[in-house]
Amino acid sequence: MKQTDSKKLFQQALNVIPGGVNSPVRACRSVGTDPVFIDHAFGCFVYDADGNRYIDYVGSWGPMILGHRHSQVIKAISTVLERGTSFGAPTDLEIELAEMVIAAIPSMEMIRVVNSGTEATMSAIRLARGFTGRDRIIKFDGCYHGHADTLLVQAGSGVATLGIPGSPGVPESFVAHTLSLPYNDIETIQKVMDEQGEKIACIIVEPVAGNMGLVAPVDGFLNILRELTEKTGSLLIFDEVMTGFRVAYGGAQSLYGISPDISTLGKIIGGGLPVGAYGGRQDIMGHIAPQGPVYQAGTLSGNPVAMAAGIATLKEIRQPGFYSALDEKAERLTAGLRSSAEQAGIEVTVDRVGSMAGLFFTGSEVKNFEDAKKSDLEIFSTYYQGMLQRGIYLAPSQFEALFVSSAHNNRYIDQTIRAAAEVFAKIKEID
Ligand code: HOZ
Repeated sequence: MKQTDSKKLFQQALNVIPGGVNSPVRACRSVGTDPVFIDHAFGCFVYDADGNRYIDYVGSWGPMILGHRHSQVIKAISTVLERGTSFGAPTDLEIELAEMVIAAIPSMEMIRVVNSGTEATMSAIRLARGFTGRDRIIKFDGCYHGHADTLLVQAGSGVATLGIPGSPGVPESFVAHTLSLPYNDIETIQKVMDEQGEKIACIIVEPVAGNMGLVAPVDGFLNILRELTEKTGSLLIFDEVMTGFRVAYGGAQSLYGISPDISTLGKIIGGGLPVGAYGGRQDIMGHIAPQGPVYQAGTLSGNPVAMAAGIATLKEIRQPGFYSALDEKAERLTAGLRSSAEQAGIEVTVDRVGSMAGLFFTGSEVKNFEDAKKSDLEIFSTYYQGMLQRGIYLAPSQFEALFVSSAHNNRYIDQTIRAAAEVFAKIKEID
């Protein structure tokens, strides 16, 4: 692989952007490389500034379920550009997207659109507190719900990648009401809710955790959260920023048959443009301003370009057979990775839910953040670099998920598996 322009661009970026990037994980520090700068993308490929092509499993961290520059999405964006880019006033497109989301996810009886997943979760927490009149919230170690102050406790994603428990700049008092518990630990949540349930405004959870690598919920975990919140009058928030329209058209809640009080969305509903949303029961959403007193606003919220991209994406992915075909591809990939590692004698734990997957360098089960942290991070770096050199673009962190799009085909999936087999063999050699 050539490395010329990316290196130069990164040096230039370091002078004007902290760490040279606009989101920390992209700096690739934990995998011991500098980032490649992307020039353009198409289908399942990204092309860097040095002229290299990579098979892309980052997919802009989840939104690109149709691959890059899907013709219908580009057409919708181009058409709406003729109308303008932002009015700061309501449009028909906002209703269309809201109706599509509500039809797909029945627990979301009303939704409010914002500009990012962080805004969505931050607003959902405020709403839960405003609705219940309680301050305390529960989250889970290794789950990441964006970078709002209250939620930066034992968080996954970039926070886990950088190995920091919280963040300077977040006053103690801002997180004093946040309790972080082990993911998938039914006994602990039961005990805490028995003791404090009546003081808890909400439990927020990634129904499939995608920010500590991929960690699926164990049987009964999501059910117990539903039961306990119902019993104590607190609200259950499913953070489906990653899983919404990804693991199924109706999100993880349709897959596991749980109806949360509030859900948050992002990524796919923006079709690659900056969009987030939160929504839930009518009586809860009625507390949002101007219908109710809980304040939340945004100049660019619901802007027509992002709405058009989201609508066009949802129209494509709601076609019959879309998810079964996508899941088949993801299964081919994960089965291939698993068996190549086995053949090379490398211990891995590979998990998949729909088209999201994760690979940990540990032979033991990964059910929570503590388990995820047992993955050998040095081997992960070697794996990441080896894959990149072979034209495979993965998230540069053990604590992120891998995404397959409908633009990936068997030929490129098999190429990925062959690359992994080579890298696993090299890892074994070094071992
Ligand atoms: N932290 C997000 C992924 N879980 C976004 C990372 C990025 O965009 O760099």
